Amino acid sequence: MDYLFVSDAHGDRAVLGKIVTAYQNKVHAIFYNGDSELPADDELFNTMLPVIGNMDFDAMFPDDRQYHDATIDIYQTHGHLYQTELNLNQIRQKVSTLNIEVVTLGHTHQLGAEVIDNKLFINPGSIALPKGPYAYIGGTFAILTVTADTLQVQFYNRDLRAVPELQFSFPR
Ligand SMILES: [Mn+2]
Repeated sequence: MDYLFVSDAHGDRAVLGKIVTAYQNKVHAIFYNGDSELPADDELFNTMLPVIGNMDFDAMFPDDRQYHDATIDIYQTHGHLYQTELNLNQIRQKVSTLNIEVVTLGHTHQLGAEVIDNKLFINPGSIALPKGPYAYIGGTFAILTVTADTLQVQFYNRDLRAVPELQFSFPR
C-alpha cells in the first residue's frame, strides 16, 4: 500500500497537477503538507489531502489531520504551528499521545525520513523551493510503501523519477 507526500509548492500549481495526474490512481492517498498558496477549493484538493501552511491564507484548510485506514495511522501538519523551523520538541510532545505510526510535515523545505520516539517522521521536502543538502535535486516528494514488516520511503524529483540515494527502509 503506497502513500504519497508532497509539500511547499508555493504557487507552482503545474507540478502538483502533474503529480496528481500521474499518481492519483496508483497510490492510496496523496497528502499535501501545506504552503500551496492556492485556495482550498482548488480542484487539486479533491484528490490531495491538505493542511494549512504559514503561507496559506484560506482558513478552510485544516490545521492538521489524523489519517487512519486498515494499513496505517498518520498525523499530518505543516509544522509552523509547532515551530518545527527551530526544533522538533513541540511536535514530539504533540504526537506523544497519539496512536500513530507516521508523522508527516513540511515547512522547513528540507527532506527527511527518520524514526523519532518510535514514530517515522517524513518530510517530503519542498517540490518547488528546496533547501538543505538535497536542494540540488531541485524539488522532491516522497512515497511511503507499507508492507507487513517495513515502512519504505522513496524520494522522487520533479520529473517523477526515483532518486536512488534517497531510499530508506525501517522495520515496523
Ligand atoms: Mn513553505
